Formats: sequence, structure tokens, C-alpha cells
Amino acid sequence: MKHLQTYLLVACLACATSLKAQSQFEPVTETYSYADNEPAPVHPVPSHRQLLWQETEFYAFFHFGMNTFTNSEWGNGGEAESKFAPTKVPNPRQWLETVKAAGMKGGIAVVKHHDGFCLWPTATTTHSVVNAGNDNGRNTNIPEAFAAAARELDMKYGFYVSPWDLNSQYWGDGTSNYVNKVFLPQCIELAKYGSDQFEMWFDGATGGDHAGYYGGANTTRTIANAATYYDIPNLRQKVHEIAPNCVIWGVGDEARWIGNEAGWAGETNWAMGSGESGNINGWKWKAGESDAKATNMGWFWHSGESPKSANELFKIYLETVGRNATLILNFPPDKSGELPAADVTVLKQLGKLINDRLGTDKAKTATHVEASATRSAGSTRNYEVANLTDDEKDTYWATDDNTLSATITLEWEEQQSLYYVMLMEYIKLGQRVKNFTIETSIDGSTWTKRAASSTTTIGYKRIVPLSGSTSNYSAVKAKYLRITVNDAKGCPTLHTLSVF
Ligand code: FUL
Repeated sequence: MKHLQTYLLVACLACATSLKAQSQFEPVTETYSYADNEPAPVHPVPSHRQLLWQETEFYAFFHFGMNTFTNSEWGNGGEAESKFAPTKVPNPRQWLETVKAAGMKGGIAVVKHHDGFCLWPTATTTHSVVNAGNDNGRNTNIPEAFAAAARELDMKYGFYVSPWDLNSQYWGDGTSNYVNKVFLPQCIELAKYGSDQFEMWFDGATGGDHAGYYGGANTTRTIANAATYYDIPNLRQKVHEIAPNCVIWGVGDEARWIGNEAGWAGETNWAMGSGESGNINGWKWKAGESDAKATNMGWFWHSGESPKSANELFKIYLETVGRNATLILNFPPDKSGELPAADVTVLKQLGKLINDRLGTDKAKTATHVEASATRSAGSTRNYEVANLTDDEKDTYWATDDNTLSATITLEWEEQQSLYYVMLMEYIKLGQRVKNFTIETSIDGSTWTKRAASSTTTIGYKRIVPLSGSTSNYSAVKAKYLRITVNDAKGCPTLHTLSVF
């Protein structure tokens, strides 16, 4: 009997361990508990750092460097260092303060673009700010100043470092010299400047027919396979040893390019797979990031450029952040090393627009919120609809395991003017919802379908305009709102429902 008890205990422990949520790169520390009657995860699930990354939602891209001074988008690597001559000492604090006004939670600074010019005094090459054309340039250390400013402003930050290096004699020379002598040491220097980085951006562009300096070879070069050439598993390991919460974007395989640079994600957007819509059956968590230009010329600053309007940028926001992607919106500092006045103005307007339209949650003033099904509570957790409006990201509404379809209905005392519905899944347990419907009613018995007649994925965050279009800001009058989850990969687990 004693043996049987021991056997059962060991079997239960083994079972609980194997049922912990796991991701592709390391064991996840969060566990769920059957004592709490939590639903089992629907795999794949995000790693801890991927979850933190997702919460950054909306952040800036800052393309600044040699190209700013040569009126170029891609240099060739042979540019004289003296051409880098800012009219003032570049001021990353101004960049971050400005984008914070638009509600952005952080930013990524380009510290080396394809031309190989390094915006910090690196030990790996003399092609850097050390040999800049004036004191302002020589006093520049972007990774150091950017990280310090972000910490002061309580923002997240990261660095873009181009693996492709048109200046280096070693790049694409058929040996591992570039990776061992230049690229990996640079990444380690940068990880040290920013051990609390949330993302490092490794661009996918390589060689092709774009001629490069390559240490004086002045030729074209290519590499066969970026992941092998850059020794990505080793790079990931080395960076994570120093910067454990840093998601390695692109070749690093921890977050994916959304598939266009036009600022939109698919309405259906799974956090697995590739491209604008992802893949419902993808086996690896790799959520989408949308990189978009906020200005009308290039990624780098060019004379005569102007920013898009706050309205255009708001539409981009809805079609990315509102569709389960993060948005990295590019604002290029000019030759003074600051963001131009027109960008500062539009960022303030954008912040106001986001706050005016998505700032007051009417779900909190609903007099009645009810679900057609609710999972039974466990010893320290419940799954009630009230969890949807409590501002807590770790409480959620869920149904029993076999209930893949359910409705949530909200009622207000007075008729309301409603514009958007925002839903967030509890993605620690995987992305689940395949299809849902939104309806409104004036009297509680006649219902009108809003948005598309049926709407697909939710994921980390989904914002649905009730007008049916991201460019149409018009209200729907309603006293009741009903959300029906029609189908899901496992019982739905939603942590937030907001109505604006
Ligand atoms: C691309 C690069 O080639 C562009 O210059 C820019 O940096 C953009 C964000 O990514 O692949």
C-alpha cells in the first residue's frame, strides 16, 4: 500500500511537471495549477521575454547615422568617417521624450546600419564616431545615451545593429572572421550597454548586387544562409547571458516581421507562422512586429520630408496594435541629432487622438455584464466576467474545457455612443480564439452585427471599430453589446474587454 501511495505521488508530480507551459527556448517559470482549475495551455505559448516584449505594444524606430549626412538610405561602407558631423551633440533623450507624448512605451535606435558606421566607440573597428568630423560627432555614444535616457524616462529600449556590414573587409569573405572578430563582439558590447534591453533588431538585408567597400575590395558579396553564417544559436545565447529579457528580432527567431512596411497586419493574425496573418498551426511562438515609416521619404532623414498626419498614424495604430502585432514607428532625427519640430507636433497630436478615442473605457460603467458560461472556480482563482474589467492582466474569464463558444453581454443604463471594442486574450495559455462576432442592440432583443459579420483572431490585443472600417470614426448607438466567441482552439481565456 505504501508503495502504491509513493508511486501515485511520483506519478502526479511527473504529470504536473510535464504539464507546465513550455516555450521553444527555455522553460517558462509561470505554471498553472489544477488546484485552481486553470485550463491547460494550448501550445505554443510565449516565453517570459516574449510576453514582456508583447506588452511594449507601441514603440519608435530611430534611423540616424552616416546616411543622415550623405542623403542616402543605404551607404556602401566606404564613406569617410569625417562625414558624420552633427550640428549639435545628438540628443536621444529628446527622441524618447517626444515619442512618449504619443503614448509610445519605448524605442529602438539604429546604432549600426548596413554601411557599418558605428555610433559608439567600439573596439572592433575604427569606422565609428571616434573618427567623426567634429566634436559633436566624437562626443556621440548613442547606445550609452539612449539607454540612460530610456531608464530615466521609464521606457523600454533596444538597438538595431545591422548584421550586413559593407565596410568590413571580412563580411562575406568565406570565413568566420566577420562573426568572430566583428559582429559577435559588437553585439556583446551592445548587450553590455543595454543589459535591460527589450529587443535587438537584426535586419535581414544581405549583399546581393549592392556593391560594397568591404575594406577596399569594392565588390559585391553574398552569403548563403544568414542563420548559419551569423551563428545565431551562439549569438542568442551570448546576448541572453547579458540581456536576459532581450528578444532577438528577425534572424534571432523570437519575433517576426509582419510582412510589409506599410503599417498593417492581417485581421486574422496568429502569433505563430509568418507574414501578415501567421499560421493557426504554427508550432513556434513568433508574434508579429510591424515596422512603418511615419514620414513621407525614407527610414533616414532627408531634406524636405514631412510626417504623415495624426489621423493616418492613428489608422496604422489600429491596423497593427489593434490586430495582434506590435508597432515600431520610424521617426528619423535630422542633422542636429534631434527630431524635427514637425515630428514633435504630430506626435503630440497622435497622443491626444489615441487618448481621446481609446482613453475612456465604457465597459467599466456598464450596469450589467454577464457571460453565458463561466468556468468553475478553483481554490484561489475564479474565472468570472468581472475579471475582464478589473485592470488586472493576470485574472481572466474562461469557460469549461469543452465550451468553445460563449457570449458576453454588456448593458448600460442609458444609450451610449460606441466606437471600438478591445479584447485581449490571456496568451500565457496560448492564442485560442478563431472566430467571434460583435453585435449591438437598443432594446436587448433586436441585435445588429457590427464590424465584419464575423471577426477572426484576437491574440494579445484586438481593437475592432464598430463602424466596420479603421478609417471611419463614427459612433454606433447602443444600450447593449454582445460578443460571441464562435470557435476557439481550446476554451476561451480573455483577460480584458474594453469598450470605447
Ligand atoms: C530594411 C533596411 O534595409 C532598411 O534600410 C531599414 O533599416 C528597414 C527598417 O529595414 O530591411
